[in-house]
Amino acid sequence: MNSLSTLKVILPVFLAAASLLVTTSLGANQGAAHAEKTGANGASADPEIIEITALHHAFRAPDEIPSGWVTYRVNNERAEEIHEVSLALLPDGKTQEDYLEEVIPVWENVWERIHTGEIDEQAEAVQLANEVLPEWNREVRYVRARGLISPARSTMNTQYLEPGNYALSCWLKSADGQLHISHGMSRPLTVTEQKSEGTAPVADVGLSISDGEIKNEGTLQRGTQTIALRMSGENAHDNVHLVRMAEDTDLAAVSSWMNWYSAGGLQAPAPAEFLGGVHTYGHRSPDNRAYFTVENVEPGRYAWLVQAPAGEKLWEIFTVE
Ligand SMILES: [Cu+2]
Repeated sequence: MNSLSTLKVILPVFLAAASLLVTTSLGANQGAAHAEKTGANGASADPEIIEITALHHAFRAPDEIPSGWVTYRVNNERAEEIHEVSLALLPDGKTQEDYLEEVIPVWENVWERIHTGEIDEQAEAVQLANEVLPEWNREVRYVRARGLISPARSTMNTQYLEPGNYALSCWLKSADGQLHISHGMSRPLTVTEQKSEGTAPVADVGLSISDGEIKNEGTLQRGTQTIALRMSGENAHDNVHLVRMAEDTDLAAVSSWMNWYSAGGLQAPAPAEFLGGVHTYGHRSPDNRAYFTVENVEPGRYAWLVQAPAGEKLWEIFTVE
């Protein structure tokens, strides 16, 4: 079970670029319609949107949600640190408690060894973890993560979820070097057999990655915007994030910081402001698109940033008028 292909299942490793086609994102109008109903105070007026609130090292979220196309809004308006929502679909018979008891301690140990400089290679870290992770961990499916969201921000994700027991967690790290998950930022989430009435959203902007370039269809506008990342191929760069550019934002440094396996990687304080994004870990939705919605986009300079293997620059800077 030490092969790299196994490791990808456990915690996906970034792979070389594969060709992704330009997106034409079409579908029934869920996300955009939901977005319009979002109140000025940030509270959702739409009961169909699942509300997940990031607190200081805890999540407030429902215990059960329907399967099928669901939209969840991650509100980080009151938290002090940047957070993410990682959704791990657990094998039959396993619970989030099992995940916390048997899987997380392995990664805590690996992270400690990265943090102290004992390990500095992702492959080595993953192999080490793999040697001690329980057998059933191979069946854990990470169906969504990141969507990094800075304090005072909120974002939405729309995705197709299969029924099952999930762990809803945040793998980011505090300034004290601890994983948020170790501080208690994880909770069980049951996705029921009952199907939601949701559908894939209509996107305002389509993105795809091909030949080392980010390709756009549509232009990001101010306000609330839904983005569709078109997925294809086995080895795609399957993530994209919206970063607000400050005078001194160094995207190369931000990209390096986004590597969980690096010392200081994804550890507070974040080197940039993130408005949302998506990382699919290779998980495919029925329409091969990964959706997210950014909120309260103001005029200014932004970047689409793809976390790519070390040294690879994959971003596009643009202006929102
Ligand atoms: Cu967190």
